[in-house]
Amino acid sequence: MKPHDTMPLPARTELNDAEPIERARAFADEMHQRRTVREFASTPVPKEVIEACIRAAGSAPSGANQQPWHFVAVQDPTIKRRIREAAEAEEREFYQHRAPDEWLQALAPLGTDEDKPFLDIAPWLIAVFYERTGLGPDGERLKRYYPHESTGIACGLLIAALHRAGLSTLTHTPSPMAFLNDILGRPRNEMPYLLLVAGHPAADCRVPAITRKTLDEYAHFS
Ligand code: IYR
Repeated sequence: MKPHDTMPLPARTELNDAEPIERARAFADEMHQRRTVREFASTPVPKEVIEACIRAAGSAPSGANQQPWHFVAVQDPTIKRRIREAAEAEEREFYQHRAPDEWLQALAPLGTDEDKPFLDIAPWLIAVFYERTGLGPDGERLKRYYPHESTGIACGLLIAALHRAGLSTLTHTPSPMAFLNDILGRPRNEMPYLLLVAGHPAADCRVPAITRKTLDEYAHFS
């Protein structure tokens, strides 16, 4: 393939001397206010908000610019119910049979179980798929490069965008998630990556009193 044409770097916000540190710290502080929640309010969230957050996700860098992701945002109560029923069936298997003891012990402090009422209650479920392979114009399979990494980065941006829009999220990964292809009519070359629950937290929402590692525990500068 021949190289892309090039263009000047699109205009970006010019920052003065103090602004980079101020903005970087403000963003870090804002992100540290994010908490995963498991208790949602049914308060509606306009589609436009979700659309804009997904658009932010679509700005992620990706292997060979293949943008190997697809997002299905669900607010239809009937579809949410079907997703809940299928997810709970998988989760029952997981908690009662499939999960090794070590995994169950790691989850015990979080108090999770197979009941997933938030899949009905939260106004939006965003199913994220990555393309395992691409499909060419004649139905031929095309190789995808770094699809997990690319889609993971897009999900990070999505979670950040939803948080900035004042919404709470839960990164939910019932396993296996192939039922999402069936319910949402996505082709088999797309693999479910994540089911992101989004909405406002319940008025009496509580979260585990966990702490985050400090910067010097997870980063070094040399
Ligand atoms: N998918 C299950 C189990 C689960 C696994 C991990 I790793 C978590 O951080 C939380 C839950 C569930 O959603 O309950």
